[in-house]
Amino acid sequence: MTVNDIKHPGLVAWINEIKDYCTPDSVYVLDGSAEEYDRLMQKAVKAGIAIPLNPEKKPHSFLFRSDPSDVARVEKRTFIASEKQEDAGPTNNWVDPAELKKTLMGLYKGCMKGRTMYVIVFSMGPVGSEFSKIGVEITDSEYVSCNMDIMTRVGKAVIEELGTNGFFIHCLHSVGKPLAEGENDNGMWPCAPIEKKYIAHFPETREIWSFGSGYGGNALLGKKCLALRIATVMARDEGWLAEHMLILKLTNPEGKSRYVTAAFPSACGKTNLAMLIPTIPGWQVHTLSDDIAWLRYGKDGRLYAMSVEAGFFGVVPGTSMHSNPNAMIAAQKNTIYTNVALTEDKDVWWEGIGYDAPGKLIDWQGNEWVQDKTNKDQKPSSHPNSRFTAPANQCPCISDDWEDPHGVPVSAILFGGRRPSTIPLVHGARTWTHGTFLGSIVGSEITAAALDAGSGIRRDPMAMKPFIGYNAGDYFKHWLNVGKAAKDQSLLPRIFYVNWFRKTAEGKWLWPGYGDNSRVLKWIFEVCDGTAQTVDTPIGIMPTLDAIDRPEGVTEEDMKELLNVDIDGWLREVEDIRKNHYPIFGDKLPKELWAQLDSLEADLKAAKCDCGCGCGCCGK
Ligand code: GTP
Ligand code: SPV
Ligand code: MN
Repeated sequence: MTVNDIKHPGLVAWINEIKDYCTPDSVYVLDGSAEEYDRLMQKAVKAGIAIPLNPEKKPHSFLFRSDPSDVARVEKRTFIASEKQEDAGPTNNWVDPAELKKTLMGLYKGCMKGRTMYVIVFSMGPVGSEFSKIGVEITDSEYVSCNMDIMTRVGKAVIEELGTNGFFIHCLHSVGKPLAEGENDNGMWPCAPIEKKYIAHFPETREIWSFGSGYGGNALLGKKCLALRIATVMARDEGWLAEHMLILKLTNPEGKSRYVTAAFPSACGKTNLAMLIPTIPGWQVHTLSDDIAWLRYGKDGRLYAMSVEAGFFGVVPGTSMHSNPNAMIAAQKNTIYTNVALTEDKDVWWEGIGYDAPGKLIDWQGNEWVQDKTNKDQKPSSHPNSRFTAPANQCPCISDDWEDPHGVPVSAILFGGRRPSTIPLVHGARTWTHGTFLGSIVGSEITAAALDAGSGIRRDPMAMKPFIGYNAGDYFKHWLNVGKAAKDQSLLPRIFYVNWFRKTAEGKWLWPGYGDNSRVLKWIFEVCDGTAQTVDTPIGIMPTLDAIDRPEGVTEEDMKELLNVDIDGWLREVEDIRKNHYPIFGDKLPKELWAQLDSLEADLKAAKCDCGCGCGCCGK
C-alpha cells in the first residue's frame, strides 16, 4: 500500500514529515498480507541478515543474528521524558523532553537513507474492541516489520478502524544505520553503537521515539513501549491497569474454569506458566497471553483482563518438548528465530532443547561451534536472551476466547520472581491492599532479558520496574485506587505470591516447577472457590502441609521447607524493604503500604516472641 491509501490527514502529514526528515529511498504502508510478509522477508534474506530455515524442519521460518551490542532491552538507554522530572519518578531515566527531542532530531536527520520507510498501522488488542489502542510505527527495518506482523494486528482492517480522525500513538523507530548509494547490510545486523541508542517515551503526548536498536522491546514498539510504558500512563488517566502479566484459563476436572493472571519479571517463567501442561489428572490450562494484560472493570463489577498481543516473543534457551511442548509446537513454523544456533541442515538448536547438538553448528555470532560436553565453560551456542517470534494462534493450547474484545473475568492475580530462599512456594494476600503490598515488594535474581541490569537480587515491583511510564509511587497509589473503585470487594481477584525458584543449600531446585506448578494453581483455584485447606500465617494465608499434592521426588521434608515461614529471613526482608526499597519512592509511597510493612513486621515479631504475651516484647 502507499500513503495515498490512507485517509487520515493527521497520519498522512506525520508520514510526510518523517519522510522528508529521515530521507528514506521509498515509503511503504503495510497491508498485513502474507504476500507482503514474504516480500519483506526476502529483502532481509537478500541483504544477508535473514537465513531461511529448512522448510522440512521449520516451514516458512527464518533465523536472524543480531549485533552483540543489540541482544536485549537496554534499560540505561530507556527514557521517560515527562514534562516534570517528578512524573518520571525514581525508577526511570528522565531527560527534559525538549532536550531529548533535540538530541534525537540530530540523530534522525537523514537516518533512513538507502532504506525503505515502513508504515505499520497496528492494533494492541483485537481490532474494533473498545479497549484496544491503535499505534503507528514508522520504521526502516524489515525485521521489525515482520516481527510486528506476528506480534500485533497489522494493516488494512486497522487502517479502516482508524478512520479519518482516529487517535493513534506515534511510534517512530530507526535502526540508526543509513546506507550509502548501492550499499546493503551485507550480512551485518544494522544498529547504532550503545551510546547512540535511545528508547524514548513522551508520556504526555503519548509518543515513542526509538533509535539505534533493532532488538525486541527496544524496537517492536507495540510491546513494552506502547502496551506497558505509554499504556500505564493512559491506564492511570483512564482508571485501568496495564500490566506485565500472562493470562491463563484453568479448568478443573468438573469443567469449571477460572482465569488467572501472573506478573513475573522478565525471563522468570510467564511463557512457561501460560502454556503449562498440568501434571495433575483432569486439570487443564489454556493460554490467552504470555506477557502483557490490560485489566479493567466489566459492567458486572468484576475485573477483566484482555490479551493485547497477537504473538509470542519467547525466550528460547531451556525450551524443549519436555519443558514446554506447546511453545515448541507454536514455534515449529511461520516463526522468526533470533540469536540461536544453526545446524548443518538449516534447522535451529539451542541449550536446553533436550538433545545433543547434531554435528557442527554456527553459533549466534556466526562462528563454527562444536558441542564439548566435557567443557563446562564452553560459551553457549545461543544467546541467553535468544527469542522466537511465533503467531499466538499456532499454540496448541491457545484459549478459544483469547481474542474476546471484552477480555475475561479474573479470579486470581499472581506475583512472583526468582528467589532461592525465604519466599515460600505460595502465600496469599488477605485483601487487595495486602496484595498490592506483596506486588510492591517483588524481588528477583537478575536475568539476561536486560543487557545492563547488573546481578544479584533486585526489587521489581509488580514485575514492572522497567515498564512503569510514570512515578512508581503514583503507580502504587493507582493500584490501591483500582481496588477501592471495586463495586464489591468480594468480586476482586485474590492476590498471591508464588516462587518456583527455591533452592537447596547445594543449589538444587527444591521444586520441580513447570507442569507441577499446576498443583499450586489447583490450590489457588480452591482458595477462590472457598474450599481450600488454608492456614493464617504472619505473611498471609498459606496451604496446610498436605493441601498441595506432592510431585514425585518432593519429600514431606522438602514440602515443609517450601511452605515454611522463615521468620528470620522475612525479618531481614522487612529490614531491606524498609532501608533500601521503600525509601526510594519518598513521599509518593502510599501510607497504606508502609502500614502493611509495619504490621508484617509486628506479626513476624509476635510469632517469634516466646515470653507468652504474643506482642514481640521479648525482642526475639
Ligand atoms: P519474558 O519473555 O522475558 O518476559 O520471560 P518469561 O517471564 O515469559 O519467562 P519464560 O517462561 O520464558 O522463562 C524463562 C526461563 O525460566 C526459561 O529458561 C525457563 O526454562 C525457566 N523457567 C520457567 N518456568 C520455570 C519453573 O517453573 N521452574 C524453573 N526452575 N525454571 C523455570
Ligand atoms: C521482557 O524482557 O520482559 C520481554 C522481552 O518480554 S522484550 O520484548 O525484549 O521486552
Ligand atoms: Mn516480558
